[in-house]
Amino acid sequence: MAQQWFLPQNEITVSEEEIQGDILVGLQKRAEVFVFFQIAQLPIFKTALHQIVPHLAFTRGTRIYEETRAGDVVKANIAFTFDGLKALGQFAAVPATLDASFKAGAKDEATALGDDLNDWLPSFKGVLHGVLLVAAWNKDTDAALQAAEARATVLKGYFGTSFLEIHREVGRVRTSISDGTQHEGHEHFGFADGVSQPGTKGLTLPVAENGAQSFPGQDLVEPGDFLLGNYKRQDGHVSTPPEPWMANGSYMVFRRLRQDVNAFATYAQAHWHGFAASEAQFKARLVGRWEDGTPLVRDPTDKNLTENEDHPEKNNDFAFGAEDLKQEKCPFAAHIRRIYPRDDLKDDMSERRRIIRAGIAYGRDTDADKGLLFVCYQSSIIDKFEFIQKSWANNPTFKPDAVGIVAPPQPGIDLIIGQGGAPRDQTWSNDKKIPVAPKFVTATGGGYFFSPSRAGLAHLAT
Ligand code: N7H
Repeated sequence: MAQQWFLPQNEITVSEEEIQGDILVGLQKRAEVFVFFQIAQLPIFKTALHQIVPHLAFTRGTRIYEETRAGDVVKANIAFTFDGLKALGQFAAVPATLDASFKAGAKDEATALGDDLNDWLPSFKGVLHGVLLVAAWNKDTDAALQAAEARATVLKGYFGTSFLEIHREVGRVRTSISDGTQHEGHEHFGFADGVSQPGTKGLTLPVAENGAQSFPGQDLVEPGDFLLGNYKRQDGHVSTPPEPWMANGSYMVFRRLRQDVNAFATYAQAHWHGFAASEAQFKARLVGRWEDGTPLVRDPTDKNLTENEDHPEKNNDFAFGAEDLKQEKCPFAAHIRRIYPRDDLKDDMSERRRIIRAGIAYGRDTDADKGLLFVCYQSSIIDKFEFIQKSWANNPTFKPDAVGIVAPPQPGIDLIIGQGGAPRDQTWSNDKKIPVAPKFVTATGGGYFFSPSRAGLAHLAT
């Protein structure tokens, strides 16, 4: 989780006691268990749902823990699919403003995102009603995992036979050491994760750029981009909920993304000559940051461990367009330039597509199946996650359009997460085309959920 500072409690304007804790602040974690379920007996399930609400984490609790970091902690959230909300008696008439992709469900949207459903685990292709998320922080990852599993068992116990566990995913922060490098908090390709995250107006403390940013480079985004309710969005509209009980809730996207670490390493090893000064720089050009989080536009030639990792006042303090008009430092299709183009796009268009990420790595380094349990929150799946994946990551002709930008006709796809049939290559500065790459990341499952507020959960439990 990227660091952030918060406003004093009396100045916080988002409904802290209502919004589930994973959405804006994130459940603090070294391990996390995702229990996917179906609802079996409605009356029993509703009674138990009512009973577990006091055991769930809301924003005030996650914020205060973030500020104090006092001791070990276990926190839980719950979210439902469209089918789950239907099973709970909602949407007898589906409101026209309900997110159409949420309604369709992740499986039905997968092909349009470029996934091959043959890669999906069977559990994600069947009916899912919801997911229970249990995250734990403890400096010992195994102890964190045990604590999360134990709490999941207790929470499941409330539901008894009304909770049919369909599938379970276990995430753990990487702690291994290889080549003398500590991989704590790094994803499986080796890069620091959780470096950049938007701040939320009305919650995050403004400290830079006359109140427009939290830490330098960390823009403050309107809460309506992440939450439904009487909240303003970046585009000036209000994020009116389709039904009143959905206020202070958020759509949650879950994606099980398998990473082919060998393919990534082999591709970089085979091709860095001629395209970069080192293998590390070649990899950094695919991501847009060095392994330690240093932004490539800030330091195109070397990483600088002491300056960047865990230095929130520095690691996001950069622009793309203003600093690198011809992609000489960082390719236009590099992962972080592609999925958050910052000032590469005119008219605040990047800022309208912000999401809050809350994923965690899964699998040990020695496992063949390892990767990222990607989670993000937003007030529209169509306009945010799906737009980013389809129109930016998978699109070889997506180009920055800010004044002065010099882009080739086909910068290429995001080779980290890009899926679909487009050629898997990129055109870098001076029209250098890098060789076609294999798929490094494969979606093996997913789900679209809605994370209701405290009042929303009470409504669903009646
Ligand atoms: Fe990405 N990676 O290791 O290369 N991502 N990502 N991501 N990602 C980011 O800021 C990665 C995925 C975003 O504000 C970093 O945390 C991998 C999906 C966004 O500057 C690294 C996978 C989507 C940002 C990675 C993966 C996104 C971001 C830099 C899959 C959305 C913030 C460190 C296995 C559709 C960008 C950091 C910003 C950052 C990697 C998935 C989106 C290193 C391996 C599916 C918005």
